[in-house]
Amino acid sequence: MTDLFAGLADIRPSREVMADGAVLLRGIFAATEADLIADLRAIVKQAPFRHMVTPSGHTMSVAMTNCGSKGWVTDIGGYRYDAIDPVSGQPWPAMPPSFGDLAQRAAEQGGFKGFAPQACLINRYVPGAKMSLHQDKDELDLGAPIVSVSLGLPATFLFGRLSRSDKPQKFRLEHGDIAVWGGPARLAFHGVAPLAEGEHPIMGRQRINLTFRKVM
Ligand code: MD6
Ligand code: FE
Repeated sequence: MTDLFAGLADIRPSREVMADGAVLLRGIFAATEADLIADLRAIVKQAPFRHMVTPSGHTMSVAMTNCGSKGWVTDIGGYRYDAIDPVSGQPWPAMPPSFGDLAQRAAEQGGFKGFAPQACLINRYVPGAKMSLHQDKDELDLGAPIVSVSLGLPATFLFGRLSRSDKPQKFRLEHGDIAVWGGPARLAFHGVAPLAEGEHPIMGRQRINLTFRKVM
């Protein structure tokens, strides 16, 4: 470990309940951080971030890529999981152990044992980018949770319960924070407020979010 990572060892593990079925974990990430960031850089070289288009024709402000045996894609034809990266025509990069192990460990702390995700959607936000309120419902197995790891600049996560019209609660997500989402919260509406300007000491002027899903 380099000095760059020294500060993170000071974050004590904590667990905050966001709602029934949803927890926010802090401080469980430090030991795997250097490997995870190195693996992330290799994935992005092989499958670069790109701005996908929604079925309604809107280009997303968040840039995306994937790793794992399936990747989440959207285009004018709809949302789906696909084994092939439509940009390269090749399979998505494999999910590295530094990713899969962290996701499984986090899921277990969130109360979901044996989480084995096939897909990791990687979102990149630059200042101003946002994610509108949505439900994650393109997965066949809604019994499995979603594990979401935040890296880089802090964001305001909006958590909107089970109906789009319920006023969302706000949670600050910082570098290394992990949200675990399942059970009664699995179909809650959620989103990310426009990212504020900033420069993160390790990740630079961006936020990266890894969301792990069991697809099938
Ligand atoms: C993000 N996250 O944090 C977007 N979905 O950048 C999500 O859309 C999300 O964080 C399901 C569960 C957790 C999440
Ligand atoms: Fe989502």
